[in-house]
Amino acid sequence: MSEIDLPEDHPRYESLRTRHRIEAGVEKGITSTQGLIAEGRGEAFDYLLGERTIESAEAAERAAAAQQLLADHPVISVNGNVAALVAAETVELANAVDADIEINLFNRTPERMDAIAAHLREHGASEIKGLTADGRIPNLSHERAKVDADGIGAADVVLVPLEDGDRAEALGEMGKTEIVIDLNPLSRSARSAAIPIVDNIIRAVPNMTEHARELRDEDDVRLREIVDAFDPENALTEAEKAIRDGELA
Ligand code: PTJ
Repeated sequence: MSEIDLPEDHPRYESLRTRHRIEAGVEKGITSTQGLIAEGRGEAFDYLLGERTIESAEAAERAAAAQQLLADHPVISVNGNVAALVAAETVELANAVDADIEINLFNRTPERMDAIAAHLREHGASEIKGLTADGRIPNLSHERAKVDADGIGAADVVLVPLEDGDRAEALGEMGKTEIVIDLNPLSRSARSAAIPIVDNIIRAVPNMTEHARELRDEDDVRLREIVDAFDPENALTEAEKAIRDGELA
């Protein structure tokens, strides 16, 4: 069954659509096979959350939009799962907050870098960073340390969706403000973020774009107020509570 054949009234429509996108990502050489496992883990958390954007995540998405609008140089980091799930939506967000898009992979190969760049271009991206890799994140031994000096290397705010914790921590140590999207509120990346968004990336990215469009004409004082009013500890606690106490469908 292709994405188009899925009946929209199927009770698990969104979840099945997401699976198809990830499968197609693997077939196109965009997503790693480990990405399938990561998606499975994410799905389990999303199921427990009720497959909805909880109130604290909505507040995080608004604060994240404000933080990116305030930034001098925001960058959105893209891996194989992000590209497969929300390529067009990521380009829209980048346009709304005037951010660079940079590919950064855990399992980095030239073939995957090229396939993801081509896929993002097909979905409207013009400039894509990450391919030069002339910068390094200190204290990180794996491939994720490779960044563009004028991309993540020079960024003040970085959006890092769906990743393992050590790069998230290393970016924090470089003094960058991090926004993390991760359905697991206990993950190290969510815990090290200035703004952790505990929501499915499928919902989080379009929501952030909507907030950014709405906030675009606000002055910096108002945007700063929105960021300062956001409490990351509280957002993580609320998400964990929703997962533990939620009613299963
Ligand atoms: O494309 P690459 O080579 O850079 O590899 C990307 C993966 C995702 C394979 C790599 O970063 C990885 O192994 O990540 P982890 O350690 O499995 O962490 C992924 C996190 O994202 C987990 O905490 C999942 O719960 C979460 N997650 C998975 N799917 C979603 C999600 N969060 C939000 N939305 C999702 N759809």
